[in-house]
Amino acid sequence: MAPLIAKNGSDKSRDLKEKKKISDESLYTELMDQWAHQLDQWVHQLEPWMHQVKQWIHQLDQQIRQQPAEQLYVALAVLFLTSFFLLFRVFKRTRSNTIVLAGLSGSGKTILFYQLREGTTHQGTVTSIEPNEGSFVLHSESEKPGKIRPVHIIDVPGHSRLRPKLDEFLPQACGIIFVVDALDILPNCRAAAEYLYDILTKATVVKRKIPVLIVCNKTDKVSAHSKDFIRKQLEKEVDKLRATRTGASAADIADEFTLGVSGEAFVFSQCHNKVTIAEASGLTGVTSQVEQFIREHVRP
Ligand SMILES: Nc1nc2c(ncn2[C@@H]2O[C@H](COP(=O)(O)OP(=O)(O)O)[C@@H](O)[C@H]2O)c(=O)[nH]1
Ligand SMILES: [Mg+2]
Repeated sequence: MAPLIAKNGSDKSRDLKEKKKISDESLYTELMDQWAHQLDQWVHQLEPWMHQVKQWIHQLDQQIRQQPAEQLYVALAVLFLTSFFLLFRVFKRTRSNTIVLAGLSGSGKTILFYQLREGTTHQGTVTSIEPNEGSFVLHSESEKPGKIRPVHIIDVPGHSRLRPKLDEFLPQACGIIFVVDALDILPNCRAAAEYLYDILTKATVVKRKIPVLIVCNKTDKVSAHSKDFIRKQLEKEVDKLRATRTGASAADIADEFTLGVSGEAFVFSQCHNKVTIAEASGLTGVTSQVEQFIREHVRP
């Protein structure tokens, strides 16, 4: 008797499972039917709207066809020109002409500023405590015929206490000129690299890809180091800083980007923004590479 009872028991559970499967399937089909019905209703409700839109398109088409062709061309030309001028104005307004002069104290920024503005070193040796600022046509271009766009140059004092000023000016800058003393680079390399590192990791500089020109100044002296030597020294120092700065507090790095490629020695060409290197002598007025950089980024 026992095996028979067991058999009946398993038959019953199989029956139950079968019934559940059937009821699940019917529930599913019922739901699908309901959805299809709802969809049908929506399509039905939309039909008058579609009809209306089609009528409007048709009317517009008729009206356009009734217009003489010349009028249509004029309307299109007006539309095109207005959008062009609007875009041009927006573009022109956002085009900056600000160049920021940065670098350690004594590197020659102020002399360079006056050399660019007046073609002389006038007032260059005055200790700067406030940023020097001015909008002018470069002295070397003052004789040129035609209208030349003035350049807005800000000479930011290199003293570390005044460096936060830089954050005020960088958002409007279209170029940064970082001045380095080519005579005195070795004892100042670490400090110069730290300042440069701060600039190159600033969110405003990286996001807007502001180009940076490193100017090796004071090349009138025979003991001045070459720009290749200075570039390598700075790259080496920045590379060392990369290791120490990654440990900075979260607040410090919140607004900063990292430099270079991990696992590789740092070179300026790894930067998101273009970093180039030039030579100059503010004192003797050898500033053509600086002027070239300015004109490349502030179109005349
Ligand atoms: N030999 C030489 N000396 C310079 C040159 N540019 C600046 N200097 C000297 O460097 C010192 C600092 O110059 P300054 O423009 O005040 O530097 P700033 O602190 O960066 O603004 C002054 O004594 C200048 O005479 C240069 O091209 N050649
Ligand atoms: Mg100065």
